[in-house]
Amino acid sequence: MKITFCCTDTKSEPWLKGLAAALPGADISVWQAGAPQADYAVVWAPPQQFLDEQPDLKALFNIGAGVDALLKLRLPPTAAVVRLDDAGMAVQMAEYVCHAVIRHFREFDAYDESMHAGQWAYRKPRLRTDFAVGVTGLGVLGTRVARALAQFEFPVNGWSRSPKALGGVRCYSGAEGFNDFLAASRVLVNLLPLTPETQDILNQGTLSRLQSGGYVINVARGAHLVDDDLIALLASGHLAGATLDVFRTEPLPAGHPFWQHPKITVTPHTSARTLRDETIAQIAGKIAALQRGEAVAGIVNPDRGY
Ligand code: NDP
Ligand code: OXD
Repeated sequence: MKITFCCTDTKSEPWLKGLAAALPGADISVWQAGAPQADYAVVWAPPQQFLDEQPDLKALFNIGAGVDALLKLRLPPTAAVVRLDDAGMAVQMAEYVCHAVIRHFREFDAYDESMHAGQWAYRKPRLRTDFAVGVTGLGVLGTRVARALAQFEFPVNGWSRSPKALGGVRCYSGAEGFNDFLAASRVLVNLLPLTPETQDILNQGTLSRLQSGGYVINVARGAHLVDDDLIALLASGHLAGATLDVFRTEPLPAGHPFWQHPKITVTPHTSARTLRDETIAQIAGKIAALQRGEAVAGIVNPDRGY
């Protein structure tokens, strides 16, 4: 069995070592132009040339959860695209989002200012019931995040394409449920995949339906959010702030207004990182299952876009 590794901006040596240890007997190498056909590929942002030269791949394993960039390429016709399925990302996402929600709800930025001014200043406690959190996307990551927020006793709403039932979460679904979901939420956490249906979904029209004093946490993809609409809603006071981990252009360009905005917190696409050991174990397990003719989780539906 041949496995080819083609991951941009990734140090290949530890991955090859880990995959070789997990799949003894497999022939694993870093892809180079003109390399022979492989059975499976481990990829991140591969060049089109790689895909064109590997037309008979059985499966492409993406070392991230989001496949939006991969699906823009011309893929080998019969290869299954397999996304990363948690592999240690869900708990990271839950801690990032809970931190952002609690930091906003408990006004830690204001306490920081008081501390720097040498002031022992209490703030009036706010009511958790006034801070309903809405999570768009109730998949692998969104479900974990919604459950973690519910543990802190925030009212939690969730929105997905198909109807769901999740303990402690008020679930909405489909285009027909979106406006009610927004109206019921003050803090919005975006965990949708980027697809033609979800691009630009966080815009003036949708964000202005959030409850007044709303807060936006975007941890999915930058192209979900219309940057200027966010800035306008912050200026109008309808939104109180935002925590953004993902951007239309990454790295976020120098001079972009998000960098210096007093109500925006920027992090460098780090809310849930790919963890090498967990990822290798997951991919190796799936390759072994496919070799045995078994089904695996995380197969992407290219028509749906996720
Ligand atoms: P999943 O595919 O498991 O979940 C996607 C969810 O979105 C599902 O609940 C799905 O609904 C819902 N959804 C998709 N399209 C629509 C739509 N048109 N309307 C309503 N709901 C929709 O993805 P993950 O949870 O694993 O990951 C989500 C995204 O997070 C990734 O695509 C990636 O972009 C981003 N990400 C960001 C990271 C970071 O570090 N910032 C790290 C990892 C991922 P249904 O359940 O009905 O299918
Ligand atoms: C991912 C990401 O999609 O890191 O996994 O954004």
